[in-house]
Amino acid sequence: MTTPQQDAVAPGPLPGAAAATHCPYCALQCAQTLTATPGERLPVAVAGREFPTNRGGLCQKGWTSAEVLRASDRITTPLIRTADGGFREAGWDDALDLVAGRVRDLQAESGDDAVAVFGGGGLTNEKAYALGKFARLALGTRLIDYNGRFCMSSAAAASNRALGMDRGLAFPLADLGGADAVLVLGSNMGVTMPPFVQHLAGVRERGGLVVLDPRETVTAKLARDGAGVHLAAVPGSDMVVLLALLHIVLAEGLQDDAYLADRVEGLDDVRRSVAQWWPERAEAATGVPADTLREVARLLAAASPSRGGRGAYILTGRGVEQMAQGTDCVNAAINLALALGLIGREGSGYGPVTGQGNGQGGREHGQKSDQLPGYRMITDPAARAHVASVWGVDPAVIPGPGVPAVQLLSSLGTADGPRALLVHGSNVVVSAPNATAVEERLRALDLLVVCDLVPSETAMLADVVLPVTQWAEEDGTMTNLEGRIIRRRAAVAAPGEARSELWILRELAARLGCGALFSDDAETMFDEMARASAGGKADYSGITYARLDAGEELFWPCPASAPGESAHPGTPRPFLESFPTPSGRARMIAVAHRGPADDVRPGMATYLVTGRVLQHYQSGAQTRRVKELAQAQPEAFVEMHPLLAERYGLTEGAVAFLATARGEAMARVRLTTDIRTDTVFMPFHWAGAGSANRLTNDVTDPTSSMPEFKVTAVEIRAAHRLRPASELEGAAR
Ligand SMILES: Nc1nc2c(c(=O)[nH]1)N[C@H]1C(S)=C(S)[C@@H](COP(=O)(O)OP(=O)(O)OC[C@H]3O[C@@H](n4cnc5c(=O)[nH]c(N)nc54)[C@H](O)[C@@H]3O)O[C@H]1N2
Ligand SMILES: Nc1nc2c(c(=O)[nH]1)N[C@H]1C(S)=C(S)[C@@H](COP(=O)(O)OP(=O)(O)OC[C@H]3O[C@@H](n4cnc5c(=O)[nH]c(N)nc54)[C@H](O)[C@@H]3O)O[C@H]1N2
Ligand code: SF4
Ligand SMILES: [Mo]
Repeated sequence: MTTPQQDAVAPGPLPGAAAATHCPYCALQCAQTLTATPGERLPVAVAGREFPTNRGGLCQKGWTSAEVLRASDRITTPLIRTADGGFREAGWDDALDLVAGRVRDLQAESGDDAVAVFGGGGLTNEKAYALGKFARLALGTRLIDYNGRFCMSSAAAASNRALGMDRGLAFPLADLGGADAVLVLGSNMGVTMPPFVQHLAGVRERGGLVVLDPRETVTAKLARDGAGVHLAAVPGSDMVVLLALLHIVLAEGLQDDAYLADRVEGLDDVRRSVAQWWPERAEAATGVPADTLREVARLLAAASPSRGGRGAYILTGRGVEQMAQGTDCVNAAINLALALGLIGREGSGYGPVTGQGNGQGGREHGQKSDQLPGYRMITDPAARAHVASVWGVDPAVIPGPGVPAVQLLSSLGTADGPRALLVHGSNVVVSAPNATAVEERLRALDLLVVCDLVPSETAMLADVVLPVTQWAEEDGTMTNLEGRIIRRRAAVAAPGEARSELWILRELAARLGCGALFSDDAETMFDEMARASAGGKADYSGITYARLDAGEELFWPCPASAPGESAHPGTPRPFLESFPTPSGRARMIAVAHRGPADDVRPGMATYLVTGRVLQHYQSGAQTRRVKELAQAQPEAFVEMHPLLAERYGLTEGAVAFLATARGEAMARVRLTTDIRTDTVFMPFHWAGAGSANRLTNDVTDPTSSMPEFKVTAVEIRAAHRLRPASELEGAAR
């Protein structure tokens, strides 16, 4: 076994050199150039780099990303919990021996599923692949899932059902520029991906941007100011909006009959399912005027190439997906797109706007409880046989499917549940729904191991914390929202004893008896992953670091070519010829409106919706540590309309007390007229008293297991005493 001292994980500072890489945060993966100071690890200068997605631009998080490299509380050595509840610094051998020993003991007592793994959509493809393989082979557990379940699972399930494949956007982002109409459903990309907005300039000019959101967000304002439309429907009523739009399209004969006959199945059932949603009835359920619904349906139809338009796109975001009916809602959006003949046609399309940096690749290579690499199903005997052959094992040793994230978290430390959890790239005590219950489950474990860069709130609960490298300190690949595979490149050495996750997984595997199945070299793991993905839906087998480093623009599927043939060019626009379904046609799926699980009722008379602000990323573990970002958004807040605030006796800056069936929270009031008068909005970036997820509902979608983050019934009161800001910040520092 190698000792850490012999193992340099990242190249040292590259004197005078600059690394061409991409932002650590969201799925837009804006291109950055990082320049290290010769001879020093820090500081690192960040500049935007020309790339088809960001065109040189970065948002405030991207510009300030290098601050996290020098976070004052960066973890630089393994930490082991002490008897008095604190941590002691430990050497790697100490920490890894402890973890492997405890894992073996717990599995000997309670079986292989005594140990579970929780991954993240921010991990590189190589790490996500290694983690799935590690769970199945080194731990032999079926229990692995990841935070992408909170993020992309509804859109993924809907795309798989309807289109036979989940490729995020099935077109390069720049294609949006030529469209006559873009319908944005529950995405606030003006805030969550600012450089994305450039691609909406053309459609805004043509008055074709339509945004569905209960708040008049930055994105909704782009629509309104561009003579487009903002639909501020009742939270959770989006499905009705979509059913009504399709009702109007079919009632007015605006559909693309030739395309439907040629490329789509299931229209008859869907036609029946939308019959009852005539516009006036939809108006009563959604608050969107019937005439506005007609206007939007006609605007979309006019943009369809079948009616001579330049093209139209429908995009979904978490606002319509993070619902207990999120999958059906996305299918309703896809049904509309299919009726208008938009999918699989150049210049038009449907796509979910992927969230995390590697939200796309993270869901393709085996972190999901039911998947093997290449987007293969773990229950499929042929898939198991192929992956087992690449791994050099008997297919019988690969465990069966596990359980999705919410179910996994709620089973931790219960009588039949796992006794240990390994967390890689998620801060679940802040970001999971019904977070107070999640924290209780984590505390009930015999062993919690967290790999992180910083002492996140979840890491602070761990028995063992293992320090990992971060983006600027490592090599690998990410797959962005377009299904484009890009290179992450190291610019600086890691601090102290921080190690790449690939190294940690290999070292743990070695202690569990199978170190030879793992490598800490990113390219080696990529090549193996590419082979494991060969023949799968997400086929990466034709992609190599050499091709990426030569600047080729590669989108999956990109299968390996036969010897002597030229290399496969990749697939920027799948579906142009046919859909990867048994019939080659797309499927319209009849769906019905059920509404949110939580009813707004007397005593809980207001909708709580949750989401994001520009300056903070997710649980805030990284961005709360960047001074400029923390100063701009220092504490938890709740946004509400002055009329609603008046009803509760609240004023700007007051502290509101919020309660739902799950728990309580407090947040400072921000008044705005940009929100419905029956709705309040809370971002989920803070821990402690201001944590939105103490309030959210952990009910899940029956198909995707996505939790209903977006709509909860809430009770609001003025807090009796003004709480100090520090309590609302709740940062574990
Ligand atoms: N600044 C920042 N950017 C990010 C992230 C971040 O944490 N911070 N995270 C990244 C990730 S992982 C993701 S998934 C994406 C998410 O990106 P988005 O989907 O754009 O983000 P959200 O703010 O979660 O939700 C979008 C909108 O949904 C609205 N909404 C709430 N309830 C409803 C409803 O019932 N119906 C409708 N139609 N809309 C509703 C909210 O008002 C909000 O404006 O952002 C990525 N980019
Ligand atoms: N109420 C509400 N809750 C939500 C949402 C919402 O809209 N509303 N959105 C949901 C969505 S879409 C998402 S994606 C989740 C995200 O929420 P989380 O899963 O908590 O995501 P992050 O905050 O990005 O946490 C990532 C953690 O991993 C660390 N990290 C970064 N890179 C690496 C790495 O390479 N290896 C390791 N081991 N660690 C790393 C970071 O420091 C951080 O502590 O939140 C969900 N929660
Ligand atoms: S939009 Fe996303 S990828 Fe681009 S700079 Fe901002 S956080 Fe980074
Ligand atoms: Mo996400």
